[in-house]
Amino acid sequence: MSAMEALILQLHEIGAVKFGNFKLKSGIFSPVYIDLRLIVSYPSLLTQISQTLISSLPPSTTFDVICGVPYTALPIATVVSVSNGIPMLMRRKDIKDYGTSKAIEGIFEKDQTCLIIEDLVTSGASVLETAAPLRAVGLKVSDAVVLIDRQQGGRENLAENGIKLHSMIMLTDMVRVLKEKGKIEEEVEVNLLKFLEENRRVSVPSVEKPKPKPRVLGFKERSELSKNPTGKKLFDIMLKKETNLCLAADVGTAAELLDIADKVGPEICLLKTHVDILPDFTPDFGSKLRAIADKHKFLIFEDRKFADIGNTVTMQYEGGIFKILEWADIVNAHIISGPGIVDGLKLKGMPRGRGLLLLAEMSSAGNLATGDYTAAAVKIADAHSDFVMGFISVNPASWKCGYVYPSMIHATPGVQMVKGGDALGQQYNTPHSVITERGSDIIIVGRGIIKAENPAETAHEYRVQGWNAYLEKCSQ
Ligand code: S5P
Repeated sequence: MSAMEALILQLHEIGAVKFGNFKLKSGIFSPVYIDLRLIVSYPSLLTQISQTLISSLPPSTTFDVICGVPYTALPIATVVSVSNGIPMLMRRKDIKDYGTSKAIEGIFEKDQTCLIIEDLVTSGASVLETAAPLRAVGLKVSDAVVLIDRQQGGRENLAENGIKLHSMIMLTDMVRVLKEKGKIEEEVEVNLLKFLEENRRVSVPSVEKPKPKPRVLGFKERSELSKNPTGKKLFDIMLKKETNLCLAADVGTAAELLDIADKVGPEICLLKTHVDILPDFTPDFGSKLRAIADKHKFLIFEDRKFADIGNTVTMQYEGGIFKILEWADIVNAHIISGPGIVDGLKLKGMPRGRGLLLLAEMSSAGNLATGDYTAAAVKIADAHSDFVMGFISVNPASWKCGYVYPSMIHATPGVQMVKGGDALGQQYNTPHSVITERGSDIIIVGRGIIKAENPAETAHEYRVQGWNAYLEKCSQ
């Protein structure tokens, strides 16, 4: 009996492979269920898997470090690392907002190659989720090795993302061996082959013909559609600098803000301020920030969230000690008071070529900016598209109007490397989901960057993730 056959039999024996009718996460029913979490209870099996994994790789596969996809493949990667003397990295699924806030733990050098280790591949999505932060920190990812390949599109999806998948056991081989060894009936094998045939590269079988998706316009075409000069400028900066990252610079003092603006400046298209939180604000703050913005070619967005009647906001925009109109390219407003707020701000902002973002949605739990409120924001923006350049939005792809205005910029707060939240109702989504699934254009990141040990490096990671997601969306 070959080593592979012995391995398959052991996996079956410990109950890691079950046959029946199982509902999968995607909602489809599968005749086979594989749960490899069990292997941690069988040390000799774990060792055997780890050794076979590495020796099954073609000799041409070279790598400097390895990284297991959390969580099930972590013990496999650890054993591979220890028994072969290959350094390992770990990808955090949750990035803390204290300590070093790193997505990748371990020591590595830029341009080193990392081999990804996975227990089970279906579509390849979780391998891609691990490859993204590895690539974002400068590592090369060109190969992944998996214990079991369910043969449902993983290989093809990974290949499209530049990753070659090496599978130790194909699901069809596993079933063949189990049938040959008398562990399953012929009917089970036939069922499984039929299932695989029907679910090759399809995650959810759909009876309806999928509606053709509208073509995603790139920032270049959208810049031409924008009717607001600051909107156009922002599209152009994003394209030129290849970044759709906005830093929410919610730091303690004006001095810190100017410092972080200079350090993170090369990575961002936009810097967002809350000028009223700065205890050391002085009248020259605006011109100092403006100089840094011009140096690094980013725009300034004062997150003032105006909410009053038109007449009052004209004074709040232009006057007071902050004189926001003087130095902020962009401000934002709630629409709670009706369209008059836009008329008021436009009166002051339009002659200076400024832009306005409307808060169509919010990121905090239980907020009231939903449904009809969001639709009203879109309507007001439409009527003032010379001044309104876009929205603060969370999930524009889901808007009832079913159409995300290409001339408008959608900027989304509540972004960190990992989904989650804070203790005061903030809710986070990942850069990838914000840009692709949620249909946004700009990721607004605050504590994910400013609390990191090295904000400039972390901003770079966010920038790469945000921009890659934009490119992915355009290529669909
Ligand atoms: O709905 C919103 C709108 C905004 S502008 N939710 C938000 O969090 N914001 C702002 O985005 C918020 O005021 C903060 O400056 C930033 C998010 O910061 P983070 O530290 O949670 O990333």
